[in-house]
Amino acid sequence: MPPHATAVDSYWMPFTANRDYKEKPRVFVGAEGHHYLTEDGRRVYDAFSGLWTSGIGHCHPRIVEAVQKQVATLDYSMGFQAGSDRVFELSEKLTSMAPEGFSRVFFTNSGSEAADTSLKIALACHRARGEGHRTRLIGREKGYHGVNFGGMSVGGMTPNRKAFGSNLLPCVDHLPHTLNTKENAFSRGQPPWGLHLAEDLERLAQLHDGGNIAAVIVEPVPGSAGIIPPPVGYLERLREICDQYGILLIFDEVINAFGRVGAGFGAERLGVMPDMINLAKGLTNGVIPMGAVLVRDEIYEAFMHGPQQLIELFHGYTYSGHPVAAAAGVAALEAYEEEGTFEQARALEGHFEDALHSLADHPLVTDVRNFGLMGGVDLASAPGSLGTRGLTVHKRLFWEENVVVRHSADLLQFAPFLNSRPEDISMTVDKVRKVLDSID
Ligand code: PXG
Repeated sequence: MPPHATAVDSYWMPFTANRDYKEKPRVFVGAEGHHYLTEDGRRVYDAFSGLWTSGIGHCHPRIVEAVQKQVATLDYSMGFQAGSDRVFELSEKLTSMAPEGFSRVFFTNSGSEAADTSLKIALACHRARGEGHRTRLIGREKGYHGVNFGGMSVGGMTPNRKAFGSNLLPCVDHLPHTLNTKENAFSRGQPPWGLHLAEDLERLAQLHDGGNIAAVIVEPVPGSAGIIPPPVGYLERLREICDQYGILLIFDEVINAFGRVGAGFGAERLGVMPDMINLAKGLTNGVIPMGAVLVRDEIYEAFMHGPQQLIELFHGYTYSGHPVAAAAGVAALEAYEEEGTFEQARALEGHFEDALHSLADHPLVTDVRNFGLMGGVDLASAPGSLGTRGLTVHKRLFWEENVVVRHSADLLQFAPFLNSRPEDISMTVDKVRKVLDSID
């Protein structure tokens, strides 16, 4: 049964063209593994793993069972001044998976909250170390760190910022983004050109005095703004400059972590260690909302001074470390380990890259980018109508080809399951080509 039109109309949908969507709603009523079930009785292949969330498929039995059990055992527990057995289990599991030196974790409910939490920890950490003058925050053009005021301010996606410009945080600068389709079009993995763009951090350190800068936040491999693999050597250079000036480096790995780039963490895959790592999405395989910030030991220790009876960090959420989310997290991390998910994802990269780049010869395709199991295909915009082609392809794939591919304006985004069958990746790309062949 399609939902009643007034029901659809009552929901103000996030990041959605509401009026266009509501003309012919695309409604899911179930999911099984790699497919969604639609209200008109179809099985639709999910080529975006939820919203980058559900790497090992929907309704994974192990996670479903863990959540069912937890919700019937301890549905909620006071999260301040008390903790559940489940949240401690998850923190231990997560920190033992994390790169060395990250043995503390702070829980949030989303990637946006992880972004704001990491920025606040950076500012408070410097203050706790007697360097409260370090107040400047540096993000990057095209960066996406969620939609709360902190993350939006250091983020660099213009449409997300423009309506709120006058209320963005002060003392924020942005590094230039590294997308350059003249130099790097159709490169596979990390592009060779663009290392010099990291030098802008040196320029900002000269301008403000590096001693006034608190933190730099970047996504190792930016996702939302278009899958932009870092130029070779770029992240290493950011790390060097941060070290030189005592600036904290935050990696926003909300998309990258948990196998999406062929390892547990982007930091590991790319060989550059930040001071904090922001997480969400794959932390619970998308089953229950949860985010987290992993911090290096020195950061946690900087707070552990002063009278023992007093709170060290005045920050947290009612649902920080929610036991049901924590149960989903434990089950997801166990599944990743037991199923060899990260290795599986890594082994699929070559096939995914070849499949995606096979679209390069299509007359509507202007660039293809990929890293790990993240892929982007830029389409030429229809004259005078930004986003029309992307939306048309998305809808045709959904209604006619039973495949979900995400689009952002005229960029098609791909996030295959970490445990995809190679033939399903090929099937997705074949269907995309078929639809591209059929549109103007
Ligand atoms: N940081 C990064 C790097 C993200 O990608 C967030 C923070 C915010 O997370 P929450 O949980 O607050 O939404 C994100 C979210 C897309 C897409 O299509 C990407 C995100 C969300 C929805 C769609 O690329 N990223």
